[in-house]
Amino acid sequence: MISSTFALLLCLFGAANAHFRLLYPLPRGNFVADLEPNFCGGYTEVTTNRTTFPLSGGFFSISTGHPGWTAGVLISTVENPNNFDNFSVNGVQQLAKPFARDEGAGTFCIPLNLTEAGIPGVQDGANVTIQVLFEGGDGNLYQCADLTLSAALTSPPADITCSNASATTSSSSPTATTSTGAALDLSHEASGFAVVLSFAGVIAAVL
Ligand SMILES: [Cu+2]
Repeated sequence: MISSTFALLLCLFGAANAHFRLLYPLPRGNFVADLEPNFCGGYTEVTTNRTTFPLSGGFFSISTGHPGWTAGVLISTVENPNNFDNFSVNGVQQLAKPFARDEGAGTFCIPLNLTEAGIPGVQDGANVTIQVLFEGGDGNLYQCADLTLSAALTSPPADITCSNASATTSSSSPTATTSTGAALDLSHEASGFAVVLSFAGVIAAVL
């Protein structure tokens, strides 16, 4: 009994410790591990400190302790998206970045070309919100960032670091860095699809 309780505590602690953080663009609020399974990581309302973000040529950066994860990015063109429905049009999720998988833990910088998906309303000057969906083995996790899109900005500011660092000495390479929708191999697409389905299940449960 004691050992199983201890194991459960260890598991909970480990899970809360791992999860993932959105490093850039800045998320809506401070990281709260327990709230990360919720919409926008627990931050329902839009913020006033929007990040001016390049319409094309952008990237996002995350860190995680989970060795093996899948992530994708949804976008909402609603002024104040405060529920999962705001990231869908006619019941279809607006994917700004297809799901991709990586087998390593650490810090990752992943290209995010927002014009690529051809989503209406994703244009110069638009106020949009991205929601990063992440699954690293302990359930679906979410972080949101409120943005103002800029066509004049062709890359994030130079002081924003875009680098990849493996948290372990294993040889697992951060493949997500060079992944594009077209470059993903079949296994990436298959796992991404599975995650889309499970996210859809969660969304259905929330609504
Ligand atoms: Cu976790």
